[in-house]
Amino acid sequence: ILARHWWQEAVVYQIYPRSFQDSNQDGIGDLQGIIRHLDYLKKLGVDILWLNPIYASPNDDNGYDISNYQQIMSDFGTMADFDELLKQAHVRGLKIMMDLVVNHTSDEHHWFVESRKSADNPYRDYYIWRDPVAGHAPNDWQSAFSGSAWQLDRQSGQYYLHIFSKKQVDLNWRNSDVRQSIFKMMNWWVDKGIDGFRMDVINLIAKPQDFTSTATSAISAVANGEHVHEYLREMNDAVLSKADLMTVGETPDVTPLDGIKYAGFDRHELNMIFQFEHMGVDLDPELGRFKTHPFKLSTLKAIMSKWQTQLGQKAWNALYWNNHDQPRVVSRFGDDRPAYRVLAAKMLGLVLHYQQGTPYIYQGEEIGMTNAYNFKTIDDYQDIEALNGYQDLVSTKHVLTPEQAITALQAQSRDNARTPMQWDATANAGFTAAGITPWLGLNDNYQTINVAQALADKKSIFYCYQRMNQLRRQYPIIIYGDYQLLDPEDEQVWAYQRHFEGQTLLVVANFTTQTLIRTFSSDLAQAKLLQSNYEDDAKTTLRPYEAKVYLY
Ligand code: TEU
Ligand code: CA
Repeated sequence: ILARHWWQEAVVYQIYPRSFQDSNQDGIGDLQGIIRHLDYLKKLGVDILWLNPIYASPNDDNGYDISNYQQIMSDFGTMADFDELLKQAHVRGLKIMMDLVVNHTSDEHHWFVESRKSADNPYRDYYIWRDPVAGHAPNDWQSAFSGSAWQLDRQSGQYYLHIFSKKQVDLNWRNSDVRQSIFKMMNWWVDKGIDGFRMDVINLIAKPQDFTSTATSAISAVANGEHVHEYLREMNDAVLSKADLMTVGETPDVTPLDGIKYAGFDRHELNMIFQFEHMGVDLDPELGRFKTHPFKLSTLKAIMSKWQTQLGQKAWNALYWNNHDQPRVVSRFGDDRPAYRVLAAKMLGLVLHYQQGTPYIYQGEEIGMTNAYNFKTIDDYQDIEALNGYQDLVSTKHVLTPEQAITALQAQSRDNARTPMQWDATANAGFTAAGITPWLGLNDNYQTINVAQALADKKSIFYCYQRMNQLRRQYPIIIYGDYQLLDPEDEQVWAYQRHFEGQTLLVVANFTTQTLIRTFSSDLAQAKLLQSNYEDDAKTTLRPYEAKVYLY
């Protein structure tokens, strides 16, 4: 029997503040902009808002490079704005989950400003410094944003480690002062009344003592390092166990066995994790996002079903299709052509939210926002990953032509997720005032795809998501039922069953534009059609992108 926790029953909505709503006409979304839309989010029926980082930052990686953990980024407003947001959310019964980025800080954080001053500075050991090896970096680890993961600091002649950009410096978690400083900062936020933490690359915090590994990707080299579970238990004792928080760890490079260690019900570490395996189905083994491939439905099903069954009764899944680091799901795993977009977006929502776990909706997913095909040259992009990768693969190494790179970016760039939220059909989509240039270009389809349109159309994706959120509150089987994949080899249809207290939930989804015939259960005659994305039920016939949820 599963333990029951409020965070299992909840639905999370992820807000990328920079792109959500600009309230003061500078082209950048902000905290007052979020406050403006709390009633919209309440109407959607979500419970928790996860905010991407809103702390002081020079924005080398849009806030994932923090220079002060206890200050609000000036672009986004002030601490008074944050306090108001927290209060206004709580008044409506919405919780706030903060992004916690403690694998690294900005090079402009005062800890690093001190650390780089000299080898005997008290903060030296807050980061990871190593002498050159034979006149070179200590090893050939590659950072996530192209180039070496080591940066030479001329002043001291030593290298510092950075798994991401050279302005995102990895903290040294072996140093107990680092851990205590972080826990203190976390408690400061907990005392403010926040409701949880989404922990950025939290499985990368434990670095090896020596750096002789032969891996080349710095992420895979350090993932799930020795002592990581000790550090998380220490964090749990010092912070998490003291309040009724919800935690989700972002963890690249994990298997379900690792997942059970981080998020097992009996582990006293985290509540759940974001695994990455299903985000790799269409990427290139060598070039990653810079070359994409068609995915096989059987592979996607196998990965997600493995996570469903292997976590089983032992740990809890975080369910997501996209976030601020991923392309738009309707463009990636669905079909964003006008004839199919709405059907496909609903189908994907239904397939995901009826699995076992806590679902995460990324802003704009609830109206079926798509990838930005109107980004046609590298100058349209802003993301450090896109810019550095283009520089490296096109300009330096000549592995890709500009056209090939842009095709890949249109399919996979993180900027696909970061275009401004499409609120209405007016100039700048209601994100900012007419005449202002938004920090990142709009998707040019905002006149047809926007919140105002969705709210006015009872058959919109928005109302399908709203209904899912309502049904989740009414039927415990949706939350607690077990999961069983049907017909794993079927390349066109994803079907699965859930079981709970004598009831069965059957989810059937057609991932193609073809009309198919499938028979799953003879009990369907008495079954109740809980939800679907067509008006009526054609029984064994599955129309293009049709998805149905039966209860019996
Ligand atoms: O992402 C970590 C991560 O492993 C990847 O998703 C990464 O963003 C990208 O795919 C590399 O190819 C987290 C944050 O979500 C991301 O926005 C940050 O850039 C990154 O950490 C560094 O803080
Ligand atoms: Ca603003």
